[in-house]
This record gives sequence, structure tokens and C-alpha cells, in this order.
Amino acid sequence: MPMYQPEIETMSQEQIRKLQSERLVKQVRHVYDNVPYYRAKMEEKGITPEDIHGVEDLHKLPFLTKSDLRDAYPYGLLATPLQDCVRIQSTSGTTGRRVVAFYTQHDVDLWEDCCARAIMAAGGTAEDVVHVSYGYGLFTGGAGLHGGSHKVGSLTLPMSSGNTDRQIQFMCDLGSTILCCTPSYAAFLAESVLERGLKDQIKLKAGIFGAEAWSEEMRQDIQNKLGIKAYDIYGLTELSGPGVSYECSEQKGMHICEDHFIAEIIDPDTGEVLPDGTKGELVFTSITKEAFPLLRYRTRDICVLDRTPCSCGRTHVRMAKPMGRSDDMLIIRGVNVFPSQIEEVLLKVSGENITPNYQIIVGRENNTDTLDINVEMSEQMFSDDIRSVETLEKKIVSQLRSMLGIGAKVHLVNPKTIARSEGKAQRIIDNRKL
Ligand code: DLL
Repeated sequence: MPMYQPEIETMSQEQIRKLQSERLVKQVRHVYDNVPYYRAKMEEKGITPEDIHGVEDLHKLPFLTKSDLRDAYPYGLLATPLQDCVRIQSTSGTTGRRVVAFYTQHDVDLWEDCCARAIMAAGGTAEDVVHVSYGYGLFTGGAGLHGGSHKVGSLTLPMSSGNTDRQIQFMCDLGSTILCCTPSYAAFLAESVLERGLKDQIKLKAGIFGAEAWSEEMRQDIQNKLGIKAYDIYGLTELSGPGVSYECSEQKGMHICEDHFIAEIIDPDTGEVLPDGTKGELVFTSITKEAFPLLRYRTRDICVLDRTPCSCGRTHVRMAKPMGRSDDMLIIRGVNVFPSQIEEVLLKVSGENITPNYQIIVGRENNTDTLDINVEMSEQMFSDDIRSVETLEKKIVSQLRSMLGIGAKVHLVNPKTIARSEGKAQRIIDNRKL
């Protein structure tokens, strides 16, 4: 499949490291000179830009965390005059202060290039109709894929999220070939297309789904229902938005745009840098951003890096599907559980018998954590006798126990009783926090 910027996407690892080193040295100087907040952090560590000669010195720099972003809100990390900025985007977070990120025109351009790489890695060309159902507005999903699609030269359908009937009508009438939205909305759209008996009328060939953790089982489910290839895409507002990394046709991890971002994996407790292949917290340094350049930003996403060659020809390091954010991790009776692991068990054990709609409810009774999982049955299962429902519930409980080591109560609930999501799904209700 053709690449958007093959000369960059296939650079040798040595060339990438050299480019990263040159850009890092410049970026550290830019931040030190223009961001007093970060300069103070460097001074606290006794570091000056003269100490940073290349990627090998990255570990000397202080980390930035989400709480730094909150402290410095709104302008404290801005590295260019506000008049040079042309755009603001913001996170979808619902608690605390939102993160506000700034972009110069150059920053928007590079971000859109990253999204264009992702679209072409999913087989997109100027012939395609790219149906963007990520939310438009402050959220980066809509704007990012929209800009990327323009750069590829595809016909861009700026649908935004919601109004499922209209989404499906346009998909059929205008022959959308690539769908971009969250995986949970893709699952809902897939269900809605099948319900309306319109699978034969859609021309979709690929989907570019991200913004939330989703399992391989969820991928299979969406691929089968829509008859497409589903590609993962990752990113965060603080670094630009979608396109920090993206999957290629191999579907074996997401290539990180290493000419723009240096990735590290650290031990979340000690901050120590871990070798490639070890699971830990993903940390990014943006080396090309002008307005909002974050150095050693702790994402809280738990993940693994893979530097083995990829048969697609791209040389940029791949990151595995993040298991979720460390702050989404549930500690249930002392066991660490990521919601994505529960999703994996549910879909693996139940196959066609359930829909990918579920809700995880955590509580506390008599000082002991409780875990209840509501999962929607498929219409077919719903019409089965009660005994088969009970058998499936027991099977899920036993698999959860053997795979995660925890007991849970599983309730197969009637079809269409769990609220659908048009953006990022809200799957966890943790009543212990109330
Ligand atoms: O979610 C940007 C985005 C939009 C990515 C569209 C992909 C597609 P934020 O709202 O700032 O930005 O949320 C960033 O979402 O730190 C991860 O925890 C999570 N996340 C994003 N992509 C993935 C993914 C956008 N593919 C936070 N898999 C990140 C798992 C993801 N988690």
C-alpha cells in the first residue's frame, strides 16, 4: 500500500535517531527560553540546554504530568506568542480542569500529516470517501482525521458524531469507503446497519478507530459485522490529537511518528526508563511542536514498545494497543484489572451470543469490593431458554476467574438496555468513589 511520506516512514533507525537528536536539542532550547514553568523545573534538576546533546540525554530532563498541565492552565506552557497560534483544542475529560492545547499553523500542518499517514496506512487514497464520525469541536478526533483526509485528497464527509440514521443514509447514498470514529460508536453503527438490513448497500472497506481502549475481540466483531478491515489509531490532545501512532495493514501495533515524537516506557512508580519490550507507562517528547511542546509528558497509558521490523516497510517503532490508562485501572480486592481485559474475556467466551455493550459496576459491601458486569444478550440469545442464559453467565464467571483471578457477578441483560455511546464509551461505574 502506498505511504503518505515514504521517505520519512521508512528511514533507517539510525537516521531516525539522528533526526530526533537534532530536533530534541533545538526543542529543549526553545522550551527553556520560552516556557518559564519548564525552565524552573529544569533549574530544580540542575539541567541547562547545554546538557542535552541528543536522545541519549533525554532521561536527564524532568517529567511533565497532567497535574503540571492543570497548574499551568491555560497559558503557562505556551512557547510562542498567542498571536502566532491559530487553533485551540481540548480534552474530553470530565473531571478537574480540561487540558487546553495550542497550535500554530505549522503545528496543525504536521498534525494533519500524521493523520494522513494513518489514512494511507489504512489503504486510503484520493479515490476514497472518508466518513468522519468523530466529534468535531474541541475534541481532536474530528478535526484531526478531517485535516488528514484533505491532505490525502480523499472526499471528506464531516459527519461528526450522533444522528445514526443520517450517518447510515449518507454512508449508503454517498458510498463512504473509510469510516473514522471511536470503536464503541463503530460497534453501534455496525449493529444499526445490520438491523436495517443495509449491509449490502454500504461500500465501506476500512475503519480507523481509536480514542479509547478496545480489544482484539472487539476488532473481530466490528470487522465481521461490517465486512471491513479495522485499524487502530492513537493520540492525545496534549501532543496534537489522533495520529501520534497508527496501525498498518499488519495490524500488529501502531507505528509512532518518530520524526515528531520520542517515545519512552517508564516504570510508573520509580520513573526509571525501561527497555523496549517491557510493559510500563508511555512517555512522549514532542520535538516539532512550536506552540505547545511538551517534554517527557507522562501519558498514564500502559503499553509496550516493539522495535522488530514490520513487513509493511515502515521503520518507526510500534506500540501495542494500550491496555488503558493507569487511572482507569481498577483495583478489585487487591487485583489490578483493566476494563479492556474484561472486554476481552466477555467477547472471547460469548462469541455471537452477546453484543459488545457492557457495563462494569464496582462497589463495596462489608468492606469487600464487589464486581458486577452487565452484558447485553444478542436478540438470538434473548429468544433462547433461560437455562442457556444461565449456562453462559456461569461460563463467563469461570473464565473471568481463571484469566483475571477474580470473582464477579455476571448479568446477561435484555438487548438494547445499555446506553450506546457516540464518542468514548462510559463503561465503568465505580460506586466506591461516590
Ligand atoms: O482521544 C485523540 C484521538 C482521537 C485518538 C481520535 C484517536 C482517535 P484525548 O481525548 O486527549 O485524545 O484522549 C487521549 O485517550 O491518553 C489514551 O488513554 C486514550 N486513547 C487514545 N487513543 C487510544 C487507542 C484522543 N487507540 C487518551 N487505544 C489517551 C487506547 C486510546 N486508548
